[in-house]
Amino acid sequence: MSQTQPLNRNQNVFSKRRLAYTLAAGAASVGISKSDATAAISYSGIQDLAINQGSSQDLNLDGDANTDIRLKNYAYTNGINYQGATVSFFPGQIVGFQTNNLYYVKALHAGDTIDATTVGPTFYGSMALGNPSINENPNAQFTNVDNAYIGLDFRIKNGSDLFYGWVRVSVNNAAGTFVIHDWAYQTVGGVGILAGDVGTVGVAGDYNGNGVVDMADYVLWRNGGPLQNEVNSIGTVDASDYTAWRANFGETSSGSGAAVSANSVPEPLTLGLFAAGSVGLGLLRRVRRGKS
Ligand SMILES: [Ca+2]
Ligand SMILES: [Ca+2]
Ligand SMILES: [Ca+2]
Repeated sequence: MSQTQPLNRNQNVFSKRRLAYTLAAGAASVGISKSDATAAISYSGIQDLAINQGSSQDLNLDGDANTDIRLKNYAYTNGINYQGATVSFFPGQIVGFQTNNLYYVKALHAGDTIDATTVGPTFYGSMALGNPSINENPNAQFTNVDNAYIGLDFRIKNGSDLFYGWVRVSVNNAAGTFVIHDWAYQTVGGVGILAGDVGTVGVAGDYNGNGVVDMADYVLWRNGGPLQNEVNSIGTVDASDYTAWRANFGETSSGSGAAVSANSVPEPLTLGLFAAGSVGLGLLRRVRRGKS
């Protein structure tokens, strides 16, 4: 099972938001606010990766050299299916629980807290095994669930910080199906994340990341970037970015209107002058052509 495939598919997402993370990480050293932390969540986007029966899928939430969690969809010869999860490297852990000497992964709901107080007691657990009413792992919580969350923490490269993340999955033990829908992690080390929190999703064309697509983004594009919220030719500032900016002009981040400060919106007078200037030039050209 290739672990590079989902990474490549997510490359754009990671690249697109790298600048914002860098800024947020810098803010961490001087005390990060809750809203800043929300803005620093890295989200995979919808992936819907189906794990084949008898196989497993490694996920690398942050895109460094190490996979962070392995999700298993095993099929035993006696016809019993097993689903489980293992965090790859010490001291990473899973949000789980222990009953009768068995370790389980806890099936989290959206909004559940994933932080130092909820991870553990260990790094692996069963999600489902066979028919829980008659045999193994009777307390498994993923036997037949849609859109449940796995919580975990992991290290990035060889750093000392632990990062908190979630993976949203649907599992049907009897049918042997296991789908990974999406995942996210908090890019500020040591700061928890809520299950299902995808952070602040940027507006396409909002190149300076202030929540609105306006003239300032055009100026940034004209000056060669760097661009946040790019949707075309990620990492390269070119004409297609201008096209995307123009197509999204006036868009704001949904549901965060109050967060858009007054000075981030061009003043009507400025816009009026700009519009008048363009129209004026057009008229002038037409007049000149008409005269010639
Ligand atoms: Ca990793
Ligand atoms: Ca902007
Ligand atoms: Ca581009």
